[in-house]
Amino acid sequence: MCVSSAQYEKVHNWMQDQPNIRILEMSMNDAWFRDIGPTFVRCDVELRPGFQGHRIAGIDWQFNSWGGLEDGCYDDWSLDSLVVKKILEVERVPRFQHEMVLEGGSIHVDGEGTCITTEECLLNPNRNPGLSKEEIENELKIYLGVRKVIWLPRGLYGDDDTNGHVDNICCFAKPGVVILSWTDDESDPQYERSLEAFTILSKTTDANGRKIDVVKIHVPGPLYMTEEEAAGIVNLGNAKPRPPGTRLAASYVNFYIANGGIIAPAFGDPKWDQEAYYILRAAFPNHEVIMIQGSREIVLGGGNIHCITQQQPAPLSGLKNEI
Ligand code: KQY
Repeated sequence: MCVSSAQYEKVHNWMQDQPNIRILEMSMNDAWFRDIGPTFVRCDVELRPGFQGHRIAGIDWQFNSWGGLEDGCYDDWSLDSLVVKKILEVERVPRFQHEMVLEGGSIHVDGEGTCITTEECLLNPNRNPGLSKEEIENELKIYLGVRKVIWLPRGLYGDDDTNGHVDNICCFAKPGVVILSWTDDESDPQYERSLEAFTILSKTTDANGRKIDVVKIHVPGPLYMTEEEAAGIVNLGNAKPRPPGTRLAASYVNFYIANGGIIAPAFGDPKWDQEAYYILRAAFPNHEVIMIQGSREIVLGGGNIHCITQQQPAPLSGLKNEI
């Protein structure tokens, strides 16, 4: 867990009886480690003759605060841009630097050659105006090792900070199964976005030629920022304004998959929180599902649990990450 110097002592004390959690002081502009942390990749190799293993590396994409000075969220991301280097140096994992602007929340992979992303984000001129869709897709294929990229036109309604990151609209439960943010309310602007994604996902096949099974998970609310919440936001510099009444980009698919556990957002919406819990339990029968009510606090900043986390593959059992 990375914490600022101001929070270090408090968090260190809280976590004293948690032997599996290491606390690392980290300078950062904000907390969105999905987007500013390394995208870890893994390559299966024969480490020594007859000895199968894998190597890991971290991709260091360019980060421009979700759209650069004119169109992004914040006007200073100088500390966020250094996070990948720091984590990979601490972990002694090789760093693959990339020139393309990309955030980890804008891609999802199934681990078997398929990537899902959105055109709203990756083709937005505020990211890589000089690259065509085909060129971006090629970079994803080369760096992520995927063979097929599924392009959804748009992300979640109201996810304006990120320009429609895929991690709020859908995610893989396992290869061949995608959980999709849904609404039954045809008058909700979310409806046409969900339907559009559903149509594409159900018609396409993944990298291995499998049809995709789409599991719908209803969005909460709709939820809006209250006067009190808007008043509580400290706007440093030229951060995007957050007026009261703003529709929150709230979605249950923005969860973190840990070893044996799913840490998922809950929003104080009894009906949909509970349904989400049952859907996630069915989708991940070997994981314990924990729903976090306090996640409303995170969604006020434009993301959720998936956005503030980043999974890191362990080096092969007992062996060092030989390179
Ligand atoms: O969706 C994410 N991966 C991050 C959300 C960042 C929002 C910044 N205000």
